[in-house]
Amino acid sequence: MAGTQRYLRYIIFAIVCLILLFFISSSSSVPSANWPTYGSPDTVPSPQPPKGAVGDSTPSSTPNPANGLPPATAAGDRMNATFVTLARNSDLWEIVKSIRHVEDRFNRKFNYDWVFLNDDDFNDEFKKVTTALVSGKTKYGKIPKEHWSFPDFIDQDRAARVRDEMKEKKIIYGDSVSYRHMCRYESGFFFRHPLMLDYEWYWRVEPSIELYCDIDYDTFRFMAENKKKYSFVLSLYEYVETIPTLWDAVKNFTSAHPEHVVEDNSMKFLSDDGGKTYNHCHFWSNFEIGNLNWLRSKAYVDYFDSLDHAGGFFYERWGDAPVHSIAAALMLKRDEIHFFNDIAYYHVPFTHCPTGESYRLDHKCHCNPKDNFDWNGYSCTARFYETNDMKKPEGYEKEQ
Ligand SMILES: Nc1nc2c(ncn2[C@@H]2O[C@H](COP(=O)(O)OP(=O)(O)OP(=O)(O)O)[C@@H](O)[C@H]2O)c(=O)[nH]1
Ligand SMILES: *[C@@H]1O[C@H](CO)[C@@H](O)[C@H](O)[C@H]1NC(C)=O
Ligand SMILES: *[C@@H]1O[C@H](CO)[C@@H](O)[C@H](O)[C@H]1NC(C)=O
Ligand SMILES: [Mg+2]
Repeated sequence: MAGTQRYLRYIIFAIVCLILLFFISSSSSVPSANWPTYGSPDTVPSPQPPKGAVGDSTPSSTPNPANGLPPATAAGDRMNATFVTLARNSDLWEIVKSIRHVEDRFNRKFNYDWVFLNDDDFNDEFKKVTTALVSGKTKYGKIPKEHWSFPDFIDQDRAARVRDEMKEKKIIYGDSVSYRHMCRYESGFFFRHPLMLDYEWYWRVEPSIELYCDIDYDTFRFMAENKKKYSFVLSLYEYVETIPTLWDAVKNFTSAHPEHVVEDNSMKFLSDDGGKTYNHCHFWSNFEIGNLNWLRSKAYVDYFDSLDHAGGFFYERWGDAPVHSIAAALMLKRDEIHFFNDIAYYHVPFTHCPTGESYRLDHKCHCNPKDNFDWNGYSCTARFYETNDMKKPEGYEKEQ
């Protein structure tokens, strides 16, 4: 009897336990059913990237109609072209901002390569981060010493005295040696770097620039098809103290090499008196899309060598912007220079915001048209229009 009773008690205890267990497990499953599904790892797979995110042309839940979006990847062949950036390792977190702008507005559709050049070795962090951001191939080059040092014909004491004087006069970068090497390198050597020899076209990008509108066509192809060799988005007057004898050096070059000056050039952009004096107008070279074979031509290399020997990169503080601009204006035909009104651009402290509201809306621009520098008195862009007998874009008067 006692044995049967104990059995019965065991059975009742077991049933109570089972009932209790059932309630505990079912009650705990009630709230969990309302929690986000990633709360129970054994039934829900770990997060996966959405299927077909890349190249899928039918996004389902965006307010923009799918057919209003440019294709993720542009069709057709690619040009023989690359982006190029001169930078230090310490410029990493500024250049990545530029890369994002260029990729988001243009290069994610074209996947062009990107060449990085430095007078020092790039470190692993620089390479890792920039490679992750660029949609094309990335290449890293070290500048040979002889392209980033004082040539033997330069009197170092005289160069040092000039830097002291310019420091006194508070001329920007006036006492900097590295800035001078940078300007000389951009003027005469970047296009001859071994990594650049593989390309015909380049687009120069500096740290901390911004692009404000979608660019839906291949700008390199545009250059080739329209026989352009050099281009700009902003132009302005150079700081006279940095180039007092540049024009004399240019005149010495053109009288020694008249064969390199083309007819139908843009002298009118550079000079108000037929070439006697320089008006200091130049294209701002932190943005450039151009032809590398032109820079590697005998005409351009003769020009650079002539200026280099005149010494102004060190005895003054000649910038690569007036050096490139004068070359383009005298050694290219006027219609070989292009103004990219449609590339909305910022490099401190100037903005180029395309004139024309319908363009800005169609290309999802986010620049304030009031910031556009083009029709400001310190810009030379109106002069470029006049040099080329071009009609200024509709609405420019309102931006003056
Ligand atoms: N490797 C290397 N790159 C440099 C050096 N100095 C300047 N650069 C690069 O050369 C380009 C021009 O230099 P910036 O300092 O931007 O000169 P800037 O545009 O006249 O002046 P900011 O108004 O300061 O931008 C940039 O791409 C810089 O990253 C240098 O000493 N070494
Ligand atoms: C690209 O251009 C460079 C310079 O003109 C040339 O040497 C190279 O062969 C070209 N590459 C291709 C694939 O056409
Ligand atoms: C131009 O040439 C003249 C005559 O050779 C020379 O005296 C002068 O220093 C040169 N100017 C420049 C800026 O090189
Ligand atoms: Mg800069």
